[in-house]
Amino acid sequence: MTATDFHPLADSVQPVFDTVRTRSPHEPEFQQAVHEVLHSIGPVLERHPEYAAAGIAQRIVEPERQIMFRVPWVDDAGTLQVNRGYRIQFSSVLGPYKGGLRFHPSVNLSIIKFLGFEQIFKNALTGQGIGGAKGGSDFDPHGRSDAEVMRFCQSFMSELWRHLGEHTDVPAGDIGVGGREIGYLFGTYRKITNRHESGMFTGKGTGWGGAEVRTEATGYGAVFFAQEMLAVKGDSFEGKRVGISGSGNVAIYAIQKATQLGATAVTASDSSGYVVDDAGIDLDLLRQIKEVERGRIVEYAKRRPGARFVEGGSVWEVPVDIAVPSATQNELNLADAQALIANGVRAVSEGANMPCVPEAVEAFQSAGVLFAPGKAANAGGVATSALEMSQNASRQRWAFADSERKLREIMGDIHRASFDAAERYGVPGDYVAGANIAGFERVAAAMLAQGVI
Ligand code: NDP
Ligand code: 2IT
Repeated sequence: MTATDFHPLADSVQPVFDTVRTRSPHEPEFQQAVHEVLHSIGPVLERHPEYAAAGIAQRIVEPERQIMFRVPWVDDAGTLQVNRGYRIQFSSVLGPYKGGLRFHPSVNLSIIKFLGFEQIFKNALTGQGIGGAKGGSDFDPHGRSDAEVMRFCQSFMSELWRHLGEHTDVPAGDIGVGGREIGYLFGTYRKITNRHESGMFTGKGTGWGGAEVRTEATGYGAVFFAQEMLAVKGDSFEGKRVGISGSGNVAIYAIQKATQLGATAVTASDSSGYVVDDAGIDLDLLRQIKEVERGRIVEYAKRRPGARFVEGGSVWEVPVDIAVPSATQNELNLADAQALIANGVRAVSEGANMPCVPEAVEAFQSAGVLFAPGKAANAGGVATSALEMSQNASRQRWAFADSERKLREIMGDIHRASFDAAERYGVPGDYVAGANIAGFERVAAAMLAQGVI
């Protein structure tokens, strides 16, 4: 999308958006995320002149702190590599900065700022005491040896450690950052600080302070949110065909939970293409290829009779009842949305952050498709991170079933808060507006109470 595609906003928020565009002209993803939130909260500012008077919107679009740093490391061939590291500490009004780290070659300031901005409202929606942040690097872990990934993580953390801490900033994983990377990052922090500070990172191994269900939480949560939306319409996952994009952490556990709820998950993808398996994705095989071998999705079709691989192309051309986009931002465009609608899709739950372009979201909503925005639907991951922080602080360890029950309850609460806010503001069923408003209300009230700071 280009900057000129942004439709006009209410008078209460247009000047805020104009300033963002002037100040950050080369940050399209950040502008996109800000535009969507400002569009939803215009009516809130009109109803709450005290928020407008305190400049809540003007302040919330500007990060509290932005950190960018050099990450030099030496690859296995002995060649020097230099990457760029980021941590955007967006808002700490509700708690310590909290949000993942992304390692992907596409990472830049715009992407990390959009993710950090989304994280403020997502984290507010969880009802837990966590602020919003995001970080990462343009490092590409694909094809790198474990030793290279370790050296990169050590170099990255040799700068980032000074900005972190259990009461300051608590990272976790995101694209390209899973259990392996978190182990190396945590180990480096422990060595430099001489502190085994469990609460300074989440998504840790369950043997050394990690919470049960954190690995599964985002994918499970996105399915639980869709289950809540369907329940309002008297519907369920039972017997449905589910389309999922990606084949990483979020996708794998969305497939698992959808299957456990009686649906057939028929697709998975990566940046090379997608697979269709009408019999239902074989999760053991997918995990073997993706989690153990770190291979490509084409391998799945080679080893699974009845499955086929489509190189390139869009996974959304496959007919499904429920879609859970779980790869990356802006992966589902207007033509994809139209194809899904033509094939009778009933619900879309964003497992990824901002995977649907604004025109696709509008198309789903005008066609009456239940649509859950990422900041609500994928909040189960960070919510379970907050549960990990609680367990670390109290030196407790909850059982898997208890943690899953708590996650289920939190997703129900987020659904209710989003649903109710949409009703209160006269846009029933609009979960985008509802989630933005419910998250913003909590952040704005805290900012007002804490003064101009
Ligand atoms: P992973 O790295 O585990 O998996 C990412 C998957 O998406 C891979 O299959 C990858 O394919 C694919 N993908 C990534 N970038 C692109 C791209 N540019 N084009 C096509 N495919 C791509 O990441 P996660 O599963 O953790 O994250 C997926 C999404 O969910 C992200 O949007 C993330 O921000 C969001 N999210 C994650 C949470 C978590 O707890 N992990 C919490 C909340 C949201 P390939 O290997 O070919 O790149
Ligand atoms: O986008 C996200 O919410 C995450 N990547 C998880 C953040 C976290 O701190 O668990």
